[in-house]
Amino acid sequence: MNHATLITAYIGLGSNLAEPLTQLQTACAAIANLAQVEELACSSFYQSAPVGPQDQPDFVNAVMAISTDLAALDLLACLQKIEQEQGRVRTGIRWGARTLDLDLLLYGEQQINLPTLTVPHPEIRNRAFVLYPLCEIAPALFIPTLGAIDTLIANCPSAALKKLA
Ligand code: A4P
Ligand code: MG
Repeated sequence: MNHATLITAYIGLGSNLAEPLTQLQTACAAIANLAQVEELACSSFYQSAPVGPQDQPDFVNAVMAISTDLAALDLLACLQKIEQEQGRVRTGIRWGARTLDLDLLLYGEQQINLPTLTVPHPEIRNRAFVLYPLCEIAPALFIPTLGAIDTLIANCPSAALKKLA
């Protein structure tokens, strides 16, 4: 790794199909094994009711912190490859069921607005299943354009998020 250009990035993991807990564990290991990526932390796993269409199973979510010298778009490509490897089928249904969803939540303090990549992830502030695990591993985090994580949490009810053992 090129230590001069190391960035701390946060990745949101979610699954609600085909043994979500195992999907997340496999994905964490796959991310940690990427060349040019070092795992810094992984949150607990949290179960919650689906946001969006209700006729789908509960989700399990987690957030991972990594250190990387991959460019943001290259990191996104690696994450999408892992989604594919774990059987992700894009149905076109917005917020529908999936074996694995990997969102690039934050990439250092950068703001990115490209057709294929928006960072910070636009839904962070609305999603308890992102904010609570993120706060668990980065309690002092300040998110560009959104503010301090503890303030965001104070404005986002935990929505019956259940921390799994
Ligand atoms: N894209 C743009 N910015 C990003 C980013 N920061 N990270 C683009 C990742 N991808 C980003 O993604 C569509 C396109 O978004 C990608 O090709 C990429 O270029 P996708 O994963 O194919 O689409 P999606 O995930 O179905 O859509 P979306 O809107 O990202 O869905 P979400 O936001 O991921 O929501 N309820 C609970 N409780 N827990 C969940 O995890 N997840 C969803 C999915 C719905 N309800 C949920 C949960
Ligand atoms: Mg997604």
